[in-house]
Amino acid sequence: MAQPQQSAGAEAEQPPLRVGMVGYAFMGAAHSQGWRTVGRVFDLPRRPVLAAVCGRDAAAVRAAADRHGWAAAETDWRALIARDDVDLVDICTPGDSHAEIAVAALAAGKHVLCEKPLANTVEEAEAMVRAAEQARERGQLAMVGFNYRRVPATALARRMVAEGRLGRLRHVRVTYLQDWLVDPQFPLTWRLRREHAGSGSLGDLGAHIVDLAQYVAGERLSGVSALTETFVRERPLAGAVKGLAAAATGGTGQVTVDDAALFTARFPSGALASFEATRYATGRKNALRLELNGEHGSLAFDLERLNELSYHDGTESPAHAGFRRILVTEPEHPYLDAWWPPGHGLGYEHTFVHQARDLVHAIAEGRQPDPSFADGLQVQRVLAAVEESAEKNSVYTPIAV
Ligand code: SOE
Repeated sequence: MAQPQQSAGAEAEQPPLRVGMVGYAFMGAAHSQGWRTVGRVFDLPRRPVLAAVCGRDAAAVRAAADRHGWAAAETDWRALIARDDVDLVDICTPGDSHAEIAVAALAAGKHVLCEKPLANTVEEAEAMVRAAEQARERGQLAMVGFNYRRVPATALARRMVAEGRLGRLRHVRVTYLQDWLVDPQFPLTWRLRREHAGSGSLGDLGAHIVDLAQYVAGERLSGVSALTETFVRERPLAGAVKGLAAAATGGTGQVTVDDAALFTARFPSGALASFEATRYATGRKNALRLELNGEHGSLAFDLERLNELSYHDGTESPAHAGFRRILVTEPEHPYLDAWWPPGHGLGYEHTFVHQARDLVHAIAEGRQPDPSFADGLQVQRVLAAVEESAEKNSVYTPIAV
């Protein structure tokens, strides 16, 4: 896994990178923001163009195109991937359509960016990896969108671990806590149905923290012991979704995914890890927290304070050692040479700008972007091992390779 690079030199003589995006809801809006902004902040070898956006509802997708700056609107993703003015297909749909769209887009000669989790099942993810490997031979590239790698503070954490500042890792502790499902009357949106989302908190939030923990630690998990639970099993049926929410339409339906997933895990180096993903942590809105303890020091990160990284240098004299706050806003920090002066922080949306930046560079340079579809498949295998372990009352389950 490569380190993110600082923004590169002058504009080169390469054609624009014309993007076609499928889906325009919460993630589509976030990706649009990334594509729209990236060329205004970073010097890029190819300039992204927002060529076309796709959604099933003609009026709604036209409105989304106007709002987010897309030149054209399509109502059929097959028409989008057939367009000659699209070089890259960005998939921002629920997980049930990732595999079909990605495989078809790669077959149509496009580069692909796919939102996380890569797919709803290991089998789908395997098919996507096969398609990406074949496409790679034709010069096309595919990436999965684990955007929390692109927070300057998490990229800095990875850099500090790789530099050996923590020494040998002993603990990696990660939680991702939200609370938008606390109300049992919250409607049954697609995120609560297995056929659409694949899993619940596990795939939605657990996928992020598995990827982030492995990215920062610099190694892959080898096995897990898990518990999952569905606290509310029946909910009001949902109408049109807005953001995460939706209006109830009358009647109820079954929740078919986990509401929370807790698991412990091993890294091959001997480090122990723990993970907690839930949408029932009352009062926690988007609390992704990561702490690493190594033999020479510790690091701690909280997404709700994403311009900061806490660092304890255990080699300092105990008289003045202790956690100190690194304000991650310096030009020496990952991604930040192109942004505001020190102290003028970034937010959630900037992770999508950085994601677009890294992908544009990889495509222009003809090299595999990180995280690859193979990386996405490996996360999918971790999620599958979690489900298997939970079904077997937490029995330790090795992760398939
Ligand atoms: C909802 O839980 C959600 O939007 C996730 O789907 C995203 O991946 C995460 O970044 C924020 O929360």
